[in-house]
Amino acid sequence: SEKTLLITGASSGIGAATARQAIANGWTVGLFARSEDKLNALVDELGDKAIALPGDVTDFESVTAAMDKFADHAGGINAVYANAGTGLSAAGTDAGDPEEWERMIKVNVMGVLWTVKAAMPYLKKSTGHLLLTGSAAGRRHIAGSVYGASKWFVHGYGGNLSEEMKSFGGRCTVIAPGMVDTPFFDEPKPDKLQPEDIADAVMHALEANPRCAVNEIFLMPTQ
Ligand code: NJP
Repeated sequence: SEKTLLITGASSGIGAATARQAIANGWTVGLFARSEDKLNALVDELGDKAIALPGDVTDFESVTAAMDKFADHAGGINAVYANAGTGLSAAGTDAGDPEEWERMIKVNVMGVLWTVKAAMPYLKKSTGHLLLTGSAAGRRHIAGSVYGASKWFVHGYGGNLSEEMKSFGGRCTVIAPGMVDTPFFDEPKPDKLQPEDIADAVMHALEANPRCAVNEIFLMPTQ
């Protein structure tokens, strides 16, 4: 198939919504996250075009193994969505916990680097597409947002990756959402963006005419 997509952080929220939409649009989808039970439930829902790839983005070996397994299963990889990410219990620098920062940086920074590193040989072969989940907090300055700083990394790297991908005809898209109603938050956010809104944006970038690289999409809730 020419439409094979591996998604990290696929077990809930934006990643799971994107998997649903991609399957509906005829993609074969690799679902990567730590929660094997949730991935298996999603495969039950989505059918045999989806495959569960349990793993942890903070473990490079685990990411490369999943990439290899998916490529074998699907006959190559056309797109990789580095979406796994995590937040912090306290936003500010003063109240922040340095050990929690380190865990977050491992996921939001190293996890993205390692996902891209593992994906690159396959995407070079397929002239493929890389997508990253950044954040509105990686585009605007928010007081004390250590989380936001990790997302500025994603936007900076994504800009450079657009050039790197272009060098072999590939594409890179960074998605920058404002607040989305997902398990990222403890409380429901019914007035905010819904995960399907982000999935729509991802599909737009993925299915744009090959001459068109959608480098960035910034979405904000109206409320
Ligand atoms: O949140 P959630 P979202 N290895 O918690 C996975 C960004 N964002 O959909 O491993 C592998 O439902 C985790 O799976 P599991 C945000 O920063 C959000 O909102 O099983 N996977 C789950 O599938 C993040 O980059 C908002 O626990 C790991 C997924 O990541 C992305 O959107 C606003 C992992 C998180 O899903 C998706 O988050 C914004 C690991 N070590 C940006 N650690 C927002 N919600 O408002 C976590 O601007 N995961």
